[in-house]
Amino acid sequence: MKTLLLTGFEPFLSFTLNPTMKIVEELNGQHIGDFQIVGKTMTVDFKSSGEQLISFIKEVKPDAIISLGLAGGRSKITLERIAINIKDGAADNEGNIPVDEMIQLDGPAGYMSTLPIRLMVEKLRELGYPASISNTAGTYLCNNVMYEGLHYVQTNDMDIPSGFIHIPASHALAIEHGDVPSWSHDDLKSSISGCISVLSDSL
Ligand code: PCA
Repeated sequence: MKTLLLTGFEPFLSFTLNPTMKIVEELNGQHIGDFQIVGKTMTVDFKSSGEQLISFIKEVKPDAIISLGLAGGRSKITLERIAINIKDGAADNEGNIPVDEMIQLDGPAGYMSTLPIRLMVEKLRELGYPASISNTAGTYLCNNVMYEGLHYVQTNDMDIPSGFIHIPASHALAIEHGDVPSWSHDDLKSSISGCISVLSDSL
């Protein structure tokens, strides 16, 4: 049995709930393929989220990492291809507003996902879920956490896959928010389970 670290995020900005939180809570402790899942929720905080992810990696000693984030406004599951070495954007939950800052001063411009993102897209479509590869995870917390995860894995010679999946709003969030496309929670959760089984089959 292998261990998968599955992270989600707390609510942020105008999104009063974060569907990734419920998914990681519900999948925590579950088995999918060869994986036992350890689910953790991250804070939306530019200053501490990198360290938080690294402390989870040290605690869980995962064989693979999938981080989830809400992309409110996107209508599909999007498998992120690349994280870039920039933090910039709206205020995080602590009020930090970085402008054009590097995430790691000595880090490369970007890291490519090491998840089987193309196979995941194909599997999701087979299951009947709209999905595509995304070529930008933005410059907010999701990009930050994807970059920090890949940087830590690669600079510590850990040979484990790591990457990021953005999901659309859930119906519950869309009702509260008022203006975002949404999926049912069950579909969001099954699509993430589908991605995890693809990853398990690829190892
Ligand atoms: N989505 C945000 C940060 C937290 C989340 O769930 C993002 O896409 O950066």
